[in-house]
Amino acid sequence: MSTALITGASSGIGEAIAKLFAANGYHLVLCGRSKERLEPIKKELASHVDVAAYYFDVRNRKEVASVMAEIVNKHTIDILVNNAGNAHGMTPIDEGSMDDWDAMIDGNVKGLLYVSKPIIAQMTARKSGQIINIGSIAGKEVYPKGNVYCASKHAVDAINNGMRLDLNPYGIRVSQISPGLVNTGFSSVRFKGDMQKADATYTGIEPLYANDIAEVALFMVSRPAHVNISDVIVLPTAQASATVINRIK
Ligand code: 8X3
Repeated sequence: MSTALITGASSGIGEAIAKLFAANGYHLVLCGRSKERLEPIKKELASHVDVAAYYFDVRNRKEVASVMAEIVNKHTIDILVNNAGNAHGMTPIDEGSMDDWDAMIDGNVKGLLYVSKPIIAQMTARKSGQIINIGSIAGKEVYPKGNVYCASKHAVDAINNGMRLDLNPYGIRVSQISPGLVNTGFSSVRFKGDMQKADATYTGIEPLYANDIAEVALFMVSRPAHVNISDVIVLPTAQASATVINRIK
C-alpha cells in the first residue's frame, strides 16, 4: 500500500486526512510542530497502518532540510499532502503586521517549497508520485482584509500549476484542493485566540468540516493512475464565493 506524508497533521484538515487515509490502508508519515498533539494521533492510527511521526516547523529551512533528509532516507513517499499553513491576522493592509506577513509567506509558501523539494527529487527519480496541495478559496479570489493571506494562497495556486507542468514528464500527479470556510482551529489562529471573532466566521451557516476535505483528498489518491483531479474548489453550500455567504440571522 502507498505511503502518504502529510504536513500539519496534528490538527484540522491534516489530522482528518491522516485518519481517513489510515482507515483506508495508507501508511503514514505525519509531520507537525507539536509532539504533544501528534503523538496520540500516531498511537491511535498505528494499530491500522505503519505510522512514523516527525516534528518540525516548515518555516525553519535548516530544520526542514535535516528532518526531510532523514525522511527520504527511511521512507518512499508515494503521496505528499502539503497541508501545513495558516492565516495570521485579518486587517486592512495599512494596519498589517510584518510578523504576520512573515508567518504566512514563510509557512504557506516557503515551507511548502522546503518540504516539497526533497520529496520531488525522490518522485522524479522514481518517475511516480502524487502531490496534493491544500490551497484555499483565498487562492482564487482576493477579499477585503485578506491581502497577504490571499497572496500566499495565490502563490500556492501558482506553485500547484507550476508543479503540474514541470513534473509532467515524470508522470507525477499534482492536485490542489481549495476549501472555503472549514470549521477547524483556522479562525482562532487567524484571530489570535479571539474566540468571539473566530466563532463569528461560522455563525449562521453550516461550514465545511475537516473530514469533508479529507474525503476529497481520498478520492484524488484513490483514482486510477491515469486520472489526475487537478483542482477542486470546495465550499459550504451557504458560501457562494469568498465573500457571498448566506447567513441565517
Ligand atoms: C480559508 C478560507 O474563506 O477564510 O482558507 O479564505 S477563507
